[in-house]
Amino acid sequence: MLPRVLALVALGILHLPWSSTQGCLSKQQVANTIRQMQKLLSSHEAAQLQNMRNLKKQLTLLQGNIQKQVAKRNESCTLLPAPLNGRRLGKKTLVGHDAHFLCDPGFLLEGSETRTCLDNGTWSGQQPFCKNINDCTSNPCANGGTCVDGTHRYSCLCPSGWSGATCQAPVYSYWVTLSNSSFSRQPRCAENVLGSRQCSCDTGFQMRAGGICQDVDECQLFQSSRLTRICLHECVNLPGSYRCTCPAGYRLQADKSTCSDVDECAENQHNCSRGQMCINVFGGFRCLQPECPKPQLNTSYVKTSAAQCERSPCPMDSKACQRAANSISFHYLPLQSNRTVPRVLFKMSTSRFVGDSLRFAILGGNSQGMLAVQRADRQTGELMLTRPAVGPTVLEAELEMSEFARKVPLGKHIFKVTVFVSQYEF
Ligand SMILES: [Ca+2]
Ligand SMILES: [Ca+2]
Repeated sequence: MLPRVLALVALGILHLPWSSTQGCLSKQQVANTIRQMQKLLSSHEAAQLQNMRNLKKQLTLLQGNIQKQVAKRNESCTLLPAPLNGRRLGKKTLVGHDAHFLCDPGFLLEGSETRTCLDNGTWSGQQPFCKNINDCTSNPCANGGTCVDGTHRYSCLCPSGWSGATCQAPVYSYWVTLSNSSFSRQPRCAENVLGSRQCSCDTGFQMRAGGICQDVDECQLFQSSRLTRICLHECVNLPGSYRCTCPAGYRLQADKSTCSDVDECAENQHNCSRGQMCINVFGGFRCLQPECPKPQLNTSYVKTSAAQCERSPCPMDSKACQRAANSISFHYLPLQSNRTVPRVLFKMSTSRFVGDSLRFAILGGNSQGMLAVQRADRQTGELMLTRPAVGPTVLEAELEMSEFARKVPLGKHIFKVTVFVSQYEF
């Protein structure tokens, strides 16, 4: 604006009527010119003032707008609602102010406990809500009741036969429909002075739905696992108890759970004929009558006891007879199935040891590597079980014990061993 005024003034000077170079201006002309210039300046001054006033007005307007905007910003956060089942503390919504939230008893606040009005007109954090505390988390309903969560409480939906706040009380009206089966019985009840009934079940029974005392199946509970089994052999469930049974040939022991073999021979419970030996085995007995070898090549044996044959004296010239065994003995061994190994089954020795060494060997049998002989000491050999024998089976082995004096054979003895392996591990 100012440069324009100066330009106008300069223009006025240029238009002064003394442009004529021929002569001096008259006094009148100078006075007129000065008046014109004064007028011009006055009008410029008035315009200038008007411009200044306009500028000031605009500045005031601008200032007012800015103040309005600041004031508007100070109330830009909207009032937050209180959560359902809870309260809001603090109603101010200006920038920098906080709102706090609380929940009613039985409810848990989830979200921001405090929110602050921010410069941009929004609240910090998340709008909280009040969550009902689950009163069912402790599984308060007994006997298969279904817990229903409520506000600061729970309720139980009881299966038929149970009632009470936690389904703890049997409904005794079910008694009338109770069958007379011996595996279910009525409880024994007593009423106390306050009129409430206290009921209990006999030993071996458990209270079930409907107030029935139901037999505990001990066999199902314990017998299936090797660690907890209650019977060595089989378990039979009984009303209020159980019973262990044993297979034929065994007897239940005083502990009511284990079985032991019946010695039929000792108890005279066998049917062996005269002349037969009764051999007791696990789970049974055997009637046996071992025979001596038939005479051949000048060699004959005589039975000196029920399980022993001795060679008859040899003719002087019969080498075959002299090479034959001096004695043959029969040995019958009972053995439980699947016993641990190695295990000594049998020991052989001689009471008439005249030589200087003994040798032991297995001549034959059906043991297929399950049996072996070894020397126990100078005069004794052992028959060993080297692999577990699973019954029922019969193992046979023919053992030879030879006697030497300075490596010259003096004689030999045959041991015919029969091992009766039982069906069970007892
Ligand atoms: Ca039972
Ligand atoms: Ca027996």
